[in-house]
Amino acid sequence: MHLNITFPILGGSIRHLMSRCSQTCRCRLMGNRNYSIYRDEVKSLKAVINPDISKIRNIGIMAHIDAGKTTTTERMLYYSGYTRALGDVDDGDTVTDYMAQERERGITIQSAAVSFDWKDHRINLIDTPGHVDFTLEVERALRVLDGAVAVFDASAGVEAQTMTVWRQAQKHQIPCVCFLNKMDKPAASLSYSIDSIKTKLKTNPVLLQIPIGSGKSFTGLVDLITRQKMTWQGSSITYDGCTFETSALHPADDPDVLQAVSEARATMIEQVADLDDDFAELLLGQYSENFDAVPAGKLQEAVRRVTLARKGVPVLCGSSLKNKGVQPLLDAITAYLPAPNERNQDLVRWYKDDLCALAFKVVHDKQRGPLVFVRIYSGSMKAQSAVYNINRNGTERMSRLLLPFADQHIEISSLSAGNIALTVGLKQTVTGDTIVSSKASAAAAVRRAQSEAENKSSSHMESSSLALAGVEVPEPVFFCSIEPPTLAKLADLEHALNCLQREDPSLKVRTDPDSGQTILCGMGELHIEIIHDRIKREYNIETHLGLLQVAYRETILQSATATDTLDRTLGDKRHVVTVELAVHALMESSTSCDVTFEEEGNTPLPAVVREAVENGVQSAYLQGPVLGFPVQGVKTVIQRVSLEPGTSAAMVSACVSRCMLKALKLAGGQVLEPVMALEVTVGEEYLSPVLADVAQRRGTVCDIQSRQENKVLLGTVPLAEMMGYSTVLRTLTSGNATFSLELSSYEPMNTQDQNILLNKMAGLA
Ligand SMILES: Nc1nc2c(ncn2[C@@H]2O[C@H](COP(=O)(O)OP(=O)(O)OP(=O)(O)O)[C@@H](O)[C@H]2O)c(=O)[nH]1
Ligand SMILES: [Mg+2]
Repeated sequence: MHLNITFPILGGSIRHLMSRCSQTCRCRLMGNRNYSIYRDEVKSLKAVINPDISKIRNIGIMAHIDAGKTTTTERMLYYSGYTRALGDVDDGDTVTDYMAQERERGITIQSAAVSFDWKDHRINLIDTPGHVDFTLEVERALRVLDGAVAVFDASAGVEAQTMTVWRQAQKHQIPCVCFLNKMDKPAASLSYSIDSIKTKLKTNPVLLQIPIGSGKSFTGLVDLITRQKMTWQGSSITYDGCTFETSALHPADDPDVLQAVSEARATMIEQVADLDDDFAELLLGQYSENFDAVPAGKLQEAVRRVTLARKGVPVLCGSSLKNKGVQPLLDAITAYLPAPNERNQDLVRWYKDDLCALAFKVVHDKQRGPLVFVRIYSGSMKAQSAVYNINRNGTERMSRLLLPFADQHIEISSLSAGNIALTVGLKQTVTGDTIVSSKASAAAAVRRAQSEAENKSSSHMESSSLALAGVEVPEPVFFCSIEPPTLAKLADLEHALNCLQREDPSLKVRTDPDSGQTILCGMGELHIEIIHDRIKREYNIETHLGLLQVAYRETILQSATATDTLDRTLGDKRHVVTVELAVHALMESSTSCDVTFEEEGNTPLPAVVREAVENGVQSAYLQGPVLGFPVQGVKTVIQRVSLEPGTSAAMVSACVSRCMLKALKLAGGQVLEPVMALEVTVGEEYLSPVLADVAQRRGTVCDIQSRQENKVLLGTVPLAEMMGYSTVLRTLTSGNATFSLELSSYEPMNTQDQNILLNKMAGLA
């Protein structure tokens, strides 16, 4: 949530881009705007469609909001020859930010995939959003990528959202390269950024370059591995950084640069030796007299091993906006990040050469219906073929296969392992599903897995256990009602919401059981605002949103037991069931809800009854006893269930739910509210009013750090107090502050605050 979000108006630049399209596009491109137009010559996309797997790099670009991910991606496409002009987020004409909302706001909302070749390598790249409301986009991209480039604003170092995306990358064990962008800013600081990577990301930054000049006079870099100097110094105002000078460092060069290079190189060599035993052995053996004489190739190999083992991260610098340092970053991606076959995908080996792919994203296309992005892990995918979805247990037909190039696609007939493809025609598949060639192929994989398991005397396996791990979807924290303009539009709205939900699993839609209203649940104010806007623009429905509300949770304070009997006659059937159960509070921080059955002295319940009981408990967990919010941190023990013959499962569930509500009420309900981690970066002169405001919002300040000339306030604040914060902060600081908010935990409200909330919810002042 940066305050310096820009609102450029779509204009000449887009028209200019469109006018170029008709001129040179030769390959078959689909979509309404072409960008794959090459400067002087047309690159053959076909040549890079199925390269050797060792030459493929599937990478993501991730960072805090506004670090320059999209600008960097744009430069990569330009320097690799896939765009004719440099797009600019501030002008709203970049390739990857193609949604209207992205172009207007100058921020990335959806991750976008592009492919290009660089020095014999094929790079499939996903540009991800930095805003925390769209964290699922980062999560699902990282799930299917092999490596990542973490981009930093070199004047800010590690920022709040950088830590989040870094954690996500670590979770998926993704090797990373760091790019210190914005070196042209006067406040850019190499040492500050490196320190913050070390201390905040708890990793070993291996500095591979040092900058020449600083701020406005930042002109180039020295590569510490090769000792080559690279300078970008075009004289004309249209200089695009495409060409740059490379030369060996010379004794006549600036003595300060020479000194800095020799110190940084020695440090780097020692650091790499500490992290890689083979390299240490080599140094101490052959080069013990003079470490500096170690060949560049050996050093590069060692840095690659360190990166792949995630013992350290190579750090490069540059300024994407000023067109400096992006080509060496591309070199580093090919040199240090892994090829798909260098990543360990456990389950995939059972499929041998059969298809195994993971669906990680769905977008709705007006003409072609749902388009499903898949990452192919083994085998190959062919257009016009049937595939089997393990998670849905169904076969679907894929009509066409496309290569994604942002909002344009190139039709292809087949694509092999290691690649990212876009499929047309899969109607059931959603994010997180595993796709294989047929049910028989899944069964064969199960047999292979089983025969190894038998050899190791392990347990029985099912085909579902051969599904790849899906994508973790975060829980929404905000909700509001949504209404169509007229009842006649209700069906259209439902269709729009279904499509949007399929695209974005972090958007949840439900119906309020009391009012019957449709409720939108999302990740934040911006998320819901964008959904509202998309319904209007893409589905042509003007909807009305109710007041934005916080998604609270509930828990209990004590243990309680309850008994209930349901005796109901429906038609000529009598249903009688009696339930006795106990609820216990789990540890304060527990977010789970359990159900167990007391075995002692009881005859085990038949499976259908157990299932009906569990359903009853789970449905009670959805609506807590205080305000009807979902319950967490509760353990339910079913002590006794007795029923008369002829009682239906639905009646058992209903009785259990009713009994649960009784027990939860007796156990003393407690409302839990989402508490956010807040980071505000502000000029020192504005710190006091910001602190006072945070205190008024029931916030707690945990730390105040210095970041260059600014202060960084770290604290926690209840989400309920943060609505509209960006406007208030802008007013308080005359626009001299940025902030980010991220869900930290659900905390119990104190009695006074809870009573205020209960009154408010009841409509009282
Ligand atoms: N000074 C300077 N500004 C830059 C540089 N790179 C990007 N910017 C500016 O930083 C702002 C954000 O750039 P983006 O490329 O949209 O950043 P992003 O990381 O993609 O942002 P989100 O996708 O919204 O998280 C824009 O105003 C860019 O012009 C750089 O090297 N130097
Ligand atoms: Mg972006």
